[in-house]
Amino acid sequence: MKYSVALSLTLIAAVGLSACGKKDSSSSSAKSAESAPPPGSQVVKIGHVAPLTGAIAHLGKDNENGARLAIEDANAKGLTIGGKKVFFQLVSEDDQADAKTATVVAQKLVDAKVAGIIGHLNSGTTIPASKIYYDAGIPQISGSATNPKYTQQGFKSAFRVMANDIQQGLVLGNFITGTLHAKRVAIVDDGTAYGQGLAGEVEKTVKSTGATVVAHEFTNDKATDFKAILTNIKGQSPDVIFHGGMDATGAPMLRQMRELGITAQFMQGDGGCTPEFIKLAGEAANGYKCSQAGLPVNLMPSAQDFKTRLEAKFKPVQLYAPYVYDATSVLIAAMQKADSVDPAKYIPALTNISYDGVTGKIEFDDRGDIRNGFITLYEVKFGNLEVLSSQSTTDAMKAVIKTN
Ligand code: ABU
Repeated sequence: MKYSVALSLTLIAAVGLSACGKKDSSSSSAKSAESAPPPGSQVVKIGHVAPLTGAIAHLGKDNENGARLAIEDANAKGLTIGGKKVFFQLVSEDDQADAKTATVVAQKLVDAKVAGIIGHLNSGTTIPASKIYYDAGIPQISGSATNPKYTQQGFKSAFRVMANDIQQGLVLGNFITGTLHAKRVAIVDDGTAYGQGLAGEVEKTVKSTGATVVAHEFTNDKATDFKAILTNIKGQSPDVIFHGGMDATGAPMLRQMRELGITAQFMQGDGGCTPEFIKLAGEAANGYKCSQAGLPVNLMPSAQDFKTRLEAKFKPVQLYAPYVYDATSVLIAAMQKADSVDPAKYIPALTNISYDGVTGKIEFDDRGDIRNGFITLYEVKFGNLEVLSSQSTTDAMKAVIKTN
């Protein structure tokens, strides 16, 4: 398969667009007060799962903030579904980014009779948990898990509201060789479903353009010392090092690269494209490039208002809070459309929904993936993530088909 080196990237913003302002997680982390169900209302439980402890708890909390705000907004509307006033209750669980824990909390939420699930955050937890939700007939929408396998299992209960890693790997790989003109690329992956999967997609695209993958090193999502693998990579003189992993491991990896005198460019996908990365990497972050599996907040149809409201209540957006807000809101919209909170009745409505979310229009394809998602590339300049370009996934995939 030969991918086009020069994809027609739609440059929708190059200068002056910043994904994240200078203020960071130093602002208030005040929790929103949860109101009590109005008398006579039916309580509808919605489960949310993410790592709320551990190295990427900042991302789990970001996701949870999105879900919490969506629930508060829905409750403020005083919805009636199936002739009854409904009150949505968020039941949030910590899966610690661990596959075993994920299946335990998934079963716990099924037993608690939640009407739907938002999550999980990681692909490596979302995929094993999805079988439990499918068997229980409960719909699940992830606002962050990008591994394609999640929606390739044939589970009619599984949905995601952002682009996947086939699409992200294609755009990243073509950027590395087509825009950065890299001839020698080193790959590191963290052995997770996300990191390994995305690294594999990037490697495939890089090779298809004729560039050489000079090394593929493996680590894990708990590692802190990368000097041994980086020393091996240094000997191969790569132009670019791509890491399939999250911000918590990517930032120390970049710092250690620079300490070892490696001058290659460093790139990651969405899991490392956060303000937290910049905080952890410090000076080394400048010039770092990464992608996110959606539009930048500034270019989302109505995300600015969402961002202002969320940040007034919680913390600055890290990554997927807007997507999780949409995942929660579209689940509730499907209940309204079906006039039922019974998963068996509202899953068909969810499958066929067309919903204007804060991240864009939400419609699902036959597998449960978002139709017409976006991939956005960023570069850190003066301590901020700035947009380089944004591309529709439909255009990216069409370019591949054209060159076959
Ligand atoms: N999409 C990046 C982080 C979550 C995951 O897919 O594991």
